[in-house]
Amino acid sequence: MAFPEGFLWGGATAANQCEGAYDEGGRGLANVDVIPHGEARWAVMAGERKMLDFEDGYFYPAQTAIDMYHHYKEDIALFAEMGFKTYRLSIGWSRIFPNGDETEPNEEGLAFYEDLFRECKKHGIEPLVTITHFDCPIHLIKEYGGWRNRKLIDFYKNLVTALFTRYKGLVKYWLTFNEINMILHLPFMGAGLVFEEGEDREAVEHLAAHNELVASAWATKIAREIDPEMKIGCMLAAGTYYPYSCSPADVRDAQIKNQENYFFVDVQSRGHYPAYAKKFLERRGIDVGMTAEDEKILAENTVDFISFSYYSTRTAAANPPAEEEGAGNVFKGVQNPYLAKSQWGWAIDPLGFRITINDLYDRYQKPLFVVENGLGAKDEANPDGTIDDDYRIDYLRQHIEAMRDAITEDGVEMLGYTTWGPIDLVSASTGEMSKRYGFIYVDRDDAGNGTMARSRKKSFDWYKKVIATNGEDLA
Ligand code: BGP
Repeated sequence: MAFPEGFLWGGATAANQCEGAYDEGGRGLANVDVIPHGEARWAVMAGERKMLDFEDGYFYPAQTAIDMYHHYKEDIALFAEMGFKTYRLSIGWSRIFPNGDETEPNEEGLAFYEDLFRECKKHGIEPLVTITHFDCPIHLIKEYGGWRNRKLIDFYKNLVTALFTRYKGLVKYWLTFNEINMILHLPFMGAGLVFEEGEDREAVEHLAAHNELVASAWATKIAREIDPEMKIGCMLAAGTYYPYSCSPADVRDAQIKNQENYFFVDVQSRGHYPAYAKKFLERRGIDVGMTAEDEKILAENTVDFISFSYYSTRTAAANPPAEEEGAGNVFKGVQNPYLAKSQWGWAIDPLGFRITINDLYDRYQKPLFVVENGLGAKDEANPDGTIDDDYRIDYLRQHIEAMRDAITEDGVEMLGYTTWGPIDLVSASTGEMSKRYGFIYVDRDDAGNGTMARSRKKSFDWYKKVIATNGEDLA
């Protein structure tokens, strides 16, 4: 048998990209709500354009998203129909603590997720919960400057304490921060950072990274105290950097870029700052404010497993040829001439998936969990309304085969696999609905028009068969 018994097949979503209902159930405003669709989006996500409230003339897709807040029973039933063993979702922080700095949690928010988890359990689906998937209450940004402020560690501790206490026995698998390395790329989205004119951006980002890393270790500690059965994972936006050529300068460049990403998991999995990171901070004169207590907490509370998203590999060149600039999950690099690309320019590299899996397993020797993988594509309906998304099936088949090879031939220990966006949802990078990942189609367009009706695509039955045969039948 290729995949181990009990392998957790499923799908993954994030609160801000599917829930909507941004002002219901006592929820407070969050950074993710005020990221508009359209031209200003990138500058806002990067912390370069300050937008801490809704402004006239913009469309904010997260306000309504796919309204999963009101559709979750229907949606979970569809996941169950595909045979999901697990469903990865995230908590909207500001549903639990609307401002972020309250001492008591909002009961309505806690009850909402409790119902949702019970609904999963009813269908035999194990919830896999991301504590924060890019969201940070707006009040914590206005009042404290987001994750640059150490006080956020305490607010996050309050959040996880409330969650672990309430969902003890209901949720076993937790991820502390979605794609924690996103801080260095889209810092408003990753850590609620907005930069002032002339500020040392890199210093602020590393300060925020340190605070999130310490908060992540605290979460691990608190989880073990509240419920030793809980398993805590870190979450990396993964994808190995290849050198553009075998020139040592390109190889070295790829190594440095890989270290920039590994840095986070090195701390979360090994419990201390790696030597190359200490040297980097020293050279740049950045003081992250490490205390003796931080050091102890980091060392004693390393993660149980390593989770990651994988969409493509990346390519690094010491002197990038200008015309070869590539795109791909916000990690800019050089285009790889050997790889085909998605409609959004993301390289497609199933063998790179196996390479990335091996790189992570070699480095950490801990079980891996693939918590995002998928193809964002435009879907065209047939005259009868059905959607034949063979391109999506092909992408997933090739990646599942690569993962299977990593397990059977390379001996990698793997807990599960959740595809990104089992149901169409708002794209994180573009704010579009038309960048679809789902097995389930949602009738909604980029401007927010549509009935929100759900329907099954061709890939729905395909994935159902994959799960039913535990990955044996990928045809
Ligand atoms: C990851 C994020 C997700 C998700 C995915 C696909 O970086 O964790 O939130 O959206 O990428 O990206 P996009 O939505 O931009 O296509």
